[in-house]
Amino acid sequence: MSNDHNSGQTIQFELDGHQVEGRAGETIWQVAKRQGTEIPHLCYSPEPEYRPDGNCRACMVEIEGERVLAASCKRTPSVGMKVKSASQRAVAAQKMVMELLVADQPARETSHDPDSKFWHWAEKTGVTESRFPATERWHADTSHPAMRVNLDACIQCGLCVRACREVQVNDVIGMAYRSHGSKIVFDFDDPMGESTCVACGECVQACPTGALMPAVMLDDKQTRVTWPDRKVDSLCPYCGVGCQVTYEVKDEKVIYAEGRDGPANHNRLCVKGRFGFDYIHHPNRLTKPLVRLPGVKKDANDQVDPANPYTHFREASWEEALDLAAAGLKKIRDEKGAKALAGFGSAKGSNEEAYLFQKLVRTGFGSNNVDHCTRLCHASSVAALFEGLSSGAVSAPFSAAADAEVIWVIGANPTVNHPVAATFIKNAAKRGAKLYVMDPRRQSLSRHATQHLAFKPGSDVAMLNAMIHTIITEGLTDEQYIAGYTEGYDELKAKIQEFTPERMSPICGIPAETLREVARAYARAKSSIIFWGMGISQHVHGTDNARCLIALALITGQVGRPGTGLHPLRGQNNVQGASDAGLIPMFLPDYQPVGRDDMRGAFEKLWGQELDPVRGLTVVEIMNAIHAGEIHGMYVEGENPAMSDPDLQHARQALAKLDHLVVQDLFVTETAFHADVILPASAFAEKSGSFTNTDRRVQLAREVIKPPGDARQDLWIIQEIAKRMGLPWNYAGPGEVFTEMAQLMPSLKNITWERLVREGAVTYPVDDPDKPGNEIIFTTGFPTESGRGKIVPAKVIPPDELPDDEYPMVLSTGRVLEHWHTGSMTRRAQVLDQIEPEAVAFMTPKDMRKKGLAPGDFIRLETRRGAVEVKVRADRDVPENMVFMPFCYAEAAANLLTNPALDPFGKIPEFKFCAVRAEKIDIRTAAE
Ligand SMILES: Nc1nc2c(c(=O)[nH]1)N[C@H]1C(S)=C(S)[C@@H](COP(=O)(O)OP(=O)(O)OC[C@H]3O[C@@H](n4cnc5c(=O)[nH]c(N)nc54)[C@H](O)[C@@H]3O)O[C@H]1N2
Ligand SMILES: Nc1nc2c(c(=O)[nH]1)N[C@H]1C(S)=C(S)[C@@H](COP(=O)(O)OP(=O)(O)OC[C@H]3O[C@@H](n4cnc5c(=O)[nH]c(N)nc54)[C@H](O)[C@@H]3O)O[C@H]1N2
Ligand SMILES: [Mo]
Repeated sequence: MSNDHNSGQTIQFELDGHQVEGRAGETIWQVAKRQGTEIPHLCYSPEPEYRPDGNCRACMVEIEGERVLAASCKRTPSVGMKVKSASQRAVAAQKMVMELLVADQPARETSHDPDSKFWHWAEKTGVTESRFPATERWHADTSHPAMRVNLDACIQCGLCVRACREVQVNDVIGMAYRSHGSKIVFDFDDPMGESTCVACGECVQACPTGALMPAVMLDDKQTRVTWPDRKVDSLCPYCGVGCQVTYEVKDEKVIYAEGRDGPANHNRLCVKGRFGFDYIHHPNRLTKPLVRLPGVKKDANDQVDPANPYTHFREASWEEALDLAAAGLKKIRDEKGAKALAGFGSAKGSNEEAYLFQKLVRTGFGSNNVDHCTRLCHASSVAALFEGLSSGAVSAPFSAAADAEVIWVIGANPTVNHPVAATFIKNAAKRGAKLYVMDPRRQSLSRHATQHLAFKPGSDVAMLNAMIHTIITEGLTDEQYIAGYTEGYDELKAKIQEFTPERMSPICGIPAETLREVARAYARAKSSIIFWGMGISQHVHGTDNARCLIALALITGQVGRPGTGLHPLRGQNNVQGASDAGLIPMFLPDYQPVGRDDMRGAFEKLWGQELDPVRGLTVVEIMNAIHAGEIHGMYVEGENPAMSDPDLQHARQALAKLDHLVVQDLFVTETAFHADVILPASAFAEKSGSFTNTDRRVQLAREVIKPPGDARQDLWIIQEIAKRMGLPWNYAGPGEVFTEMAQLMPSLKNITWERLVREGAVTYPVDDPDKPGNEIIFTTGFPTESGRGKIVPAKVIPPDELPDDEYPMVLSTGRVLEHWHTGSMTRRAQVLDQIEPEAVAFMTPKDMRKKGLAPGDFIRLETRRGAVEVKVRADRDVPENMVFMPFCYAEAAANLLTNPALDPFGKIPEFKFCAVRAEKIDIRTAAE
């Protein structure tokens, strides 16, 4: 292991009679631990390392010549110091601390966690009983669906306070009251379940006594009754952060998830990662293949009944289901041609699954009609990044925020969507980095920001161009960087002239002087980094938005160094990997264009057949092609377009129109409901494979439990379909697939399956089989032909559908913390669904007053494409004249309303803007 402690000075001192060496910054406790002596400790957490507080006094040591004992967790040694960790005085003090604390604890047998760190140390110090009387008992706080608070076990060590305020920076837990009444509180001493707690569970993970516990482990008497049979290291199935997780399994069920010290998360998790894993055990989980009942027509308006999802289907054997699935696809291919078929692969699946899926479409179906949710996600960002930098990946990991002087978060809401990444951004802001959040809607990160720019939705180019204008006219560019590493600057300089801050200010709604100030801060800082998300990409001018961000970084040289960079926060846990693996209609794996004969050749050779040199259709184009009678059959694996596509009525009609639809999922989703054959697949925890996070980090996920009933591994199912389409496949497992991928994908150079198994995580690109990967790229130019980054100017284009008299408000769609996309997983996760159980839309209180709406009233939202009825919630973060709606609720599907107009380059729909009318309705209407 590399050793980064040996910079700086070392200190010689004596510990328990031995000469030892302390490294710079190390405490006595840490040196002792390194020497093999673990000093008792309760309020100190070495792993994960929290700021030592020295309040519990369990780690007292004697220092020669000093009258009072010292807390070893906090005290750093000085040269020649003589420390005794096990002297009579030290041990007496340590024991006294334990005894005083044991007095107030519930007895071990009935304690909330007899296995806690507290009882571990009580046992080790030999103090499990106390001579002191116990004080009053506290009542259990059972108000939270996921966690229990039992203050009778609290020793006020403050680890939970540090967890909440310093590590996750959620600022919910505090210490309140004095002396005897002193205790930890949530907000203003609210019950946990009614506080602003976001349920990341960091406090539970940190608590040394069991005062904070996961609810699942306790019985009604608050006594621990559940212990795991085994623990398995894997990853979180949700977002692109790629947190490493240890799953606890009992009776072949996952009962708990704990953060591991992964390179992305350093033990941290969010509510979904920690408490959202149980969708895999939901009673509606598919356990048998299903085939459509004869005579049951497909109807776009037909809705799956969550209580009884199997109405249109009957169970079938795997043989029958696979034969039917493949025969239907084959028939269409043979009768109507290769291009009459299409496939959607999954960004929730592994790299190996994604690779096999696109290979199946390209070699078995015979066209490039393969795409996945990246098209609805960062397609425009990737289009701009490829055009400018010939690479679609991030230039630096999100942890680079730690080295940044200025951080921009634009069109992203990371505390909700990348919560663990957000903690590192908040840590950076606390450290003193200047944080600018730019979003029409305010968000909880705004509280930590130097400034929040609540500009008008859809006006990013105007705002960013004004900033580029400022940087150029005020001479804040990095001329040397421009000369050495970029091209197209002169054109930008000429074209930007018209975009003065004064002219752009009325368009974006931000004062000209503010635009200037923010631009100056970005350009002048030693290191500036930009994080962006769907607010940038999901517009008809999404590619232009991203072009502006790239131009900003290039003209200021804010890329390729520590603390700088361009980081489009990737959404799905494997959207980076699925894109890399070729689930894209214009690219073979590793973004090798299908039309490039020189590149296609290698694939044709290894795959043993000729490939189509013409790009395929994208997600929304495929839906249109079904309507146009060009596509007749589809295979959808791990996507739910009947909820996630724009203009759902249109998309559902398309799915219903298909002659043959095969869906491979965990549930009868809204998409599966239109299928001819449904194949029950493996959930994340039920398979092994590699997954690539937003940082370009390839990580290994391990099978935790077996799929339920007759459900099978995705990798196996894809292969069985392939075999039946005539492909001679026989991969033994993900390792063999990965090895083939590595032959065709330069990005995987020096990463082998064996290395992944050994190291767990490797970031690409990697220069050497024995070296770690490169976290920061573009350090000396770009992988373009000229080696330079291309600057592409952007014009101001309005959103496709502007509000008018008929539809006077703006509808913006997105996410909530507890739910995942189309809700298929999280609405079947008990804790998550309990926290956010029903469909809601958000409006500012001012607009609600204007419409005579009280919180909880129902509104009818109507656009040119459809209408939904939904409960309204007051939210001051939402700007005036906007309705914000998450798209996870089947009973009020936001995408019935959204506009399918596409960005011409990325082909991404404008999910973030359309015109809507909102009217109050009688609650009975909604209930009918
Ligand atoms: N809880 C949860 N987490 C998720 C997901 C989930 O479904 N649920 N999905 C994952 C996926 S796949 C993705 S892609 C990511 C997405 O993560 P984000 O990119 O954070 O996604 P959104 O919340 O859709 O949109 C981000 C922000 O864009 C803002 N916005 C709206 N219009 C504009 C505009 O015109 N300009 C600018 N600059 N901003 C605007 C919105 O107000 C919103 O705060 O999240 C991932 N994480
Ligand atoms: N209005 C609006 N619409 C949007 C967006 C928006 O911001 N606003 N955002 C867009 C974005 S960024 C994205 S990424 C898309 C996401 O769109 P989708 O990818 O369609 O959404 P998910 O709900 O993640 O769908 C994943 C499906 O895979 C299944 N699944 C999960 N794990 C596995 C597995 O291991 N194997 C198999 N076979 N199936 C599995 C789940 O049950 C679920 O049905 O939505 C887009 N749609
Ligand atoms: Mo996404």
